[in-house]
Amino acid sequence: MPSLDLPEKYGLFINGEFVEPTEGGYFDNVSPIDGKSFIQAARGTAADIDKAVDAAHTAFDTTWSKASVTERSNMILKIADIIEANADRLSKIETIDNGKPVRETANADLPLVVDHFRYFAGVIRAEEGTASELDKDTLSLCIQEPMGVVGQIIPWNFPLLMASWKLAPALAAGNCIVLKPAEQTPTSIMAVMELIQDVLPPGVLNVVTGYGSEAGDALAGHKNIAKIAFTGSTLTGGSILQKAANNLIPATMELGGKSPQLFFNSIMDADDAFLDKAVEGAVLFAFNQGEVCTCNSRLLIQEDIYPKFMEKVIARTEAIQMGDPLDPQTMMGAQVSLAQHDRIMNYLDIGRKEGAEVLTGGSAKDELGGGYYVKPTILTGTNSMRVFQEEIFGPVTAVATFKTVEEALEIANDSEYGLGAGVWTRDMHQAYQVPRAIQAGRVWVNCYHAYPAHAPFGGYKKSGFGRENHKMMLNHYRQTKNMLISYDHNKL
Ligand code: TXE
Repeated sequence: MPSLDLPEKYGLFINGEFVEPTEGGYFDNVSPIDGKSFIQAARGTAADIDKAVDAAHTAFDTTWSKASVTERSNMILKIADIIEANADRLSKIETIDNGKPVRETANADLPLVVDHFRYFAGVIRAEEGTASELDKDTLSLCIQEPMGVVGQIIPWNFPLLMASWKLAPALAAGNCIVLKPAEQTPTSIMAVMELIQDVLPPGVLNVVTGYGSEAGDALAGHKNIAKIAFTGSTLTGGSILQKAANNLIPATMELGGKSPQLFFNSIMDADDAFLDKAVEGAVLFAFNQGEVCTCNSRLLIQEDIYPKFMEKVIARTEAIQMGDPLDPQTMMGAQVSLAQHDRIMNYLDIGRKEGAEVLTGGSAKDELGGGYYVKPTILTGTNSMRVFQEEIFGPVTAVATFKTVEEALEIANDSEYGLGAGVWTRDMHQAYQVPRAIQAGRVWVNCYHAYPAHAPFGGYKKSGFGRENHKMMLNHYRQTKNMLISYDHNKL
């Protein structure tokens, strides 16, 4: 492992400083690259969540609610600048923490993190409220005010990017925050906090690492937060939502998916760059080791192009360079944890027992020595199989064929999830009509896996509700104050 100037352990970040956990002690943070612990993380518990929420309230009352939009924006820009200046080191820490290739953390994760902070710093400068004249003596003013102190719980698949998706809009909207990172990847966000610790007033942003059942549970159920935002599994999202309901606070949920990608026969009309792009799009199921909520985990291919198209997809999949994620040439690294590795292997067994055929991959890659590596795997079968219906969250996709547009849509929408989808076609009519008929919050057309800050992202059905990114996200972190003003001294 390269030396990245990390301490032996990170405490919790509460009220502007690193502090010892109250009672939970520390736990090993294991790198999935070799299965060895590389740093200790603080095991925050309910007592630490209480402290963090208290610090956030004090900060909100004394400093953050008084900061002007320009001051908030400038501080958020400063966070972006510091992260950008340290992106090389942070991308390596992210790789060691999560197992994903440094080629991605350096070229995708970190630049996107920076851009999300800059985007939200920018949009708030251009925000305006509304004023309307109800009659000649009465004015209605609508002003957006922050919620106050919000809780945020994030997963391990894009530790820094998921943090930025939540932190940037919440700070921009004027809230104070308690963030709980995933226990599998607690380090990279703490390395960021160490760098930006002096940018925000103490208590505005607090980070409590620890387990979901301890720190996460305490944050989700805390009586003194005004909103909870969550990204993670549909199961955990349900339990967090029940707590939010008990506290009568709003929640936004970004949950699991089983995203279909539809390949229409017109993609094979010419042997050109567009066809190559479609093949690359299909192989993106292995992007980020498949640990993406919008993983294109179902490939639906028009029957008449299936043999030729799949031949190309399999050949491209087998050319993916797997290995040490710290090697800049590596395209696919390690799964985040042993538990996730084993979960994927279990799904491969389930698929085989259900009668799914393995077209390529289908096993672990043990020869990489101690880490949690799974070969990119393509299965074929029918949409009723569990491997077509359940989120595997690994480099595994399941392939089926269709004859008509109607059949393609029937299969695509036969899922409890509705997060992402892809449509590949040269036919402009299909390129509009098919995405409109797909039940998903994001449909990529002739592209896939792009996550710009200024396009809204979120789920239909059991994939959640609320949106992330885009300026509309600010409304998830604030409430409308209406001032109804009379300028008539006589009429009530
Ligand atoms: O997720 P959890 P896990 C899916 C994916 C994966 C499966 C299990 O299919 O295989 O979930 O992963 C915190 N109260 N996704 O178990 O439990 C936890 O500490 C409050 C999809 O890791 O959802 C972590 O910070 N918080 C997903 C976060 O929730 C709790 C990304 C996510 O953990 C908690 C991750 C509780 N009771 C997994 N229990 C996506 N949509 O991108 C856990 N947590």
